[in-house]
Amino acid sequence: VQYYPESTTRTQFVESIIPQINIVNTGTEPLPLSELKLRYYFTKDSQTQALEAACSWTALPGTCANVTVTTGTLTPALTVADSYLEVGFTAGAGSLPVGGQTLDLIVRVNKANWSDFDQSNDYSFDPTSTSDTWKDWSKVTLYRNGTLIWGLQP
Ligand SMILES: [Ca+2]
Repeated sequence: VQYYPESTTRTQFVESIIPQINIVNTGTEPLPLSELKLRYYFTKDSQTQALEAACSWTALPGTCANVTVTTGTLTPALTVADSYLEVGFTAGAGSLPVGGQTLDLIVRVNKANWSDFDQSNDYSFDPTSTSDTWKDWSKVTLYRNGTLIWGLQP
């Protein structure tokens, strides 16, 4: 999994967290995207506001219609993560061939009242990113049929 924060969201305080994700198939067989779930971990810095998540853009077949984006809560909460963004795919998104990549899968989350997130305490955020450059990123995790296949959980 490769990642960088969308260009307008590289600051500490943001209305929306917008990770840009690239999943690369480094294995030896095609990877059905519908078997994958990806998690981006953060703290929402508010215990009262509901989270709203969505897919913003992807070049995968069917575009965002075949991408599911939900939020979840970590129990117990950690200082670097009490919530996560979970990205999944329907069968229409197809498979990644060997060596293939999704490229530029852009998802977002905001609070119902659009109050700022503080990204300085977010596990998955890369505060060192300054450009649209893919970086292998172990702090975003990927699961295949529920088994961790990339990254380190917080
Ligand atoms: Ca936070």
